[in-house]
Amino acid sequence: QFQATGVQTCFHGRHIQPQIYAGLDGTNWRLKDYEARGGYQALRKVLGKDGGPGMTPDEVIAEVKTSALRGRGGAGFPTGLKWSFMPRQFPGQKYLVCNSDEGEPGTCKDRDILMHNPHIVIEGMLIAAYAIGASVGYNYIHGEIFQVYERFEEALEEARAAGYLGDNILGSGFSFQLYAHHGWGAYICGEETALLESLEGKKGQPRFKPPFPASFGLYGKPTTINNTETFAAVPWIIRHGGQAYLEVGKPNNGGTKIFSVSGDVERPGNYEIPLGTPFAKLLELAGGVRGGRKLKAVIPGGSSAPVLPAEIMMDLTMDYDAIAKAGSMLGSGAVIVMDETRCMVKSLQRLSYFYMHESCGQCTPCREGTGWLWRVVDRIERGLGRPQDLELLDNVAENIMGRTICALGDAAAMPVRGMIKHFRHEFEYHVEHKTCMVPAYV
Ligand code: L3W
Ligand code: SF4
Repeated sequence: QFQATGVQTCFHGRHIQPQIYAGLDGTNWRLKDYEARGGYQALRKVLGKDGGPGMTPDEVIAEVKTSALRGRGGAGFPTGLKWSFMPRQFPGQKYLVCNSDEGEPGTCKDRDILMHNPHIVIEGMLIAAYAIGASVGYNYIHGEIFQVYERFEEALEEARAAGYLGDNILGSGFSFQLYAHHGWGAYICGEETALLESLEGKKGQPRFKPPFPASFGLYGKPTTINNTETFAAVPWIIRHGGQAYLEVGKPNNGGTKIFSVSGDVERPGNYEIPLGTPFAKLLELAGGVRGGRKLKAVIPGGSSAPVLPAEIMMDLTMDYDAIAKAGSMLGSGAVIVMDETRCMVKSLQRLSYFYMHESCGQCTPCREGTGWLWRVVDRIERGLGRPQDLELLDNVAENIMGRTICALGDAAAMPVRGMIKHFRHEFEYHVEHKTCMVPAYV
């Protein structure tokens, strides 16, 4: 129910003002194709290799700040601000890391970008590395999608051969070595500090923050980590300007965003649309609710985001601020659509199992609490629930939130609260009647 389809729909062209998907046909991922679309022009502009004066690192960061580009991995943190946290005059090594460890249930956009437009990520990373002063970078790619890793490796080879990567890039004096790293499929390795531990060859467990990676990152050195889609947005910003990017979206929410639409729609897949586009329009692009059924609920930002009922969703625009104001998160942009036949108890049972399974076990509230959440929801679903179980769920969620090392604890607790807040009657019905109130599940 919550698994993204993996359908690579960048071929269908159903996007609005695409920037990352612009010109893609499913086959044209190679360097020559990317250059024909204007690829690596932004890098040339930054390095002064397009006949212009070039840009200083501070000018690049200022442009990204103007664009209001926000991190596409889940937190929506302002990218330019993150880059500005990197120490300027640091005497040692600085690193740049791309987080392609896409594991959030419902999310399938980063693998799509890496398969069909890998050079846009390489170019974005080159510009970021120049801005923060890093000479070495890694792209940490999720396990289980080995063909994506191989595609990215091929693109790296092309970029090296063309002089876009390596020493003295395009004769500018700027050097950057970029490597792909294959993860092994643990959800927690998408948490930035667990990813760094894993990259260092250790067990992938989150570190306490602060210190943030900008001061203590890979091998203890200043490190910037951004999501794949975030890097993919950078070349457009540099070529067209931060202001133009901002104007594509809405204030504080610049540019386009790729939404992975899954669940009960006619055409599941990835859709690139400007931030601020009405949810109703996105649903229309995805072909509407499957089989002409009624929309019941939507998880707007990946499984960590609280569910919202249809009547709230249909009035919302798809941007960080609007979704947060409605009590959920835009997250990584995974939109899970549920029609009237879906049972919320069954859905939560599936979700809770995921978080219990993926907890790294370091902190007690998360390790024990995710197990409690699953066991209680599981017994309600199986008709063994007790009247006091809803209060128990709320109590366990309360005791997880804000008491763990990383955001996984909150991510497990928030959907529970969201489901019970908006669909309490379904849980009560399950407890009272020991069965489901949704006809399809009776
Ligand atoms: C320096 C400061 N750096 C913040 C940096 C920080 C990080 C970024 C955002 O969680 C969310 C989570 C999941 N000095 C700083 C600073 N930073 N203050 O800014 O930080 P933060 O802590 O707000 O978020 P996070 O730990 O990165 C990410 C949610 O995303 N999520 C997860 C999706 C998973 C995927 C996937 O599988 N690929 O996308 C989905 O919603 O729950 O809330 O870089 O270092 N003072
Ligand atoms: Fe590990 Fe959970 Fe603690 Fe995160 S919150 S460090 S996943 S035990």
